Amino acid sequence: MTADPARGRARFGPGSHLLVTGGAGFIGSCFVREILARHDGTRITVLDKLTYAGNRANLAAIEADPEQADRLRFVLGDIADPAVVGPLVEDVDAVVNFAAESHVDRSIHDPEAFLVTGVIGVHVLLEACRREATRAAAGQRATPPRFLQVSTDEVYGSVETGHSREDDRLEPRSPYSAAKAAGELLARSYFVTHGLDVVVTRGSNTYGPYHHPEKLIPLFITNAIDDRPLPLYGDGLQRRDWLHVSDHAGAIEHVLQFGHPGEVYNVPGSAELPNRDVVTRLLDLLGKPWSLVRQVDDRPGHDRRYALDGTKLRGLGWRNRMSFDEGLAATVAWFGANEAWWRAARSGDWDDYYERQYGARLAGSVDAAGG
Ligand code: NAD
Ligand code: TDX
Repeated sequence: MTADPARGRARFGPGSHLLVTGGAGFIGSCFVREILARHDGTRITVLDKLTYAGNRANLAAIEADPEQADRLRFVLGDIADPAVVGPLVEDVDAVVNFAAESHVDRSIHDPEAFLVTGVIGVHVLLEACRREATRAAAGQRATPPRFLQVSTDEVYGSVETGHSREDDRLEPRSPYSAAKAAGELLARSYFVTHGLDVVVTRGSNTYGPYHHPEKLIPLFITNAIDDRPLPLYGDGLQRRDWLHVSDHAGAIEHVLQFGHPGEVYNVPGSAELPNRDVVTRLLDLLGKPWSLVRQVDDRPGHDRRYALDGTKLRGLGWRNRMSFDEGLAATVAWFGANEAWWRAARSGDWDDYYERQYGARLAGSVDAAGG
């Protein structure tokens, strides 16, 4: 992994070994691909359950290069299973936990998996790290592992004005964000109670290649390619701050390297926009008409706005690199060039999910005036 002397001592260098849980998902796989592609000797073990959102194909570029493939180990398993997690943590310098159920809409219908992975799973990882910290204190390993919990801007709840700072009150409003808040609070409790080396990131809405097509941007790109309706929730004036996946993965690595134990770091995006504006830009890039957009019943408890203050992470030396215009154009191009990938992701239980989520909504939809 790269060191940046200007930021102080990097914790992990060439030859480090990371456990990346959820590393076959959207953001986790970007983190793994980008670190291994640097060819600096870092080794990564990915532990992933391969839920509907996990995909070995997201790591195919690594597996196609023998030098990188040599430094990647893939383990199929559940972070909530102590028998799987314990031995893996024995061997690593840090655990970076991306594993979660990540879609707000699914958490409304079916919250249990969110809690099992987001709370019990995090607890199992933390207990394994605690055992390793005890071994380090007894001289049985050189250093205790660092634990990085990937959290989200959604833990602050809907922020009508201003920008959330790390010490603001957490007010999660969906089962997804409540589970994420519980997971990060548990992680921080292990810092306070057991002195574990814990850091937390709260990233904003992320987009880019390999994004599962259930989420707004990839759903609308892939539906538009097929000239299918685009289901815009409510008035479409909800605001999100968009963060390119490569910037999000880079910020997580930066916090892993330079973050202070026990601290939380917001990771803001580069463009706060109402959903309608995002859709307009997508349609322009795809050359598709606004008439595809349908106004449908809103998401229950829909958070109106997220916005993060990034001062603390900037103070650690991190800067967002990708503009939204550049990132969105590249994302649209990626989906155009990788149809086999997203058609496969829209298979399996996709049709059942789609019908449950959008069937009645689209049947009762109205023309989404504007454009
Ligand atoms: P994703 O759904 O694409 O990937 C999640 C991965 O975790 C999948 O590979 C899945 O198979 C794996 N997984 C799920 N449950 C597991 C379990 N019990 N054991 C092992 N693996 C399991 O999600 P993503 O968008 O890449 O998000 C990654 C993390 O970043 C999540 O923790 C999410 O809450 C957080 N986050 C996401 C965003 C965003 O906009 N996507 C923004 C901020 C934070
Ligand atoms: O069909 C849709 N129509 C629509 O109008 C979908 C799927 C979404 N939307 C709206 C809801 C949101 O205002 O678009 C916005 C973005 O929705 P999602 O892509 O579902 O993302 P969001 O709910 O904002 O959450 C995302 O960002 C924070 C990730 O999914 C989370 O994992 C992350 O923590």
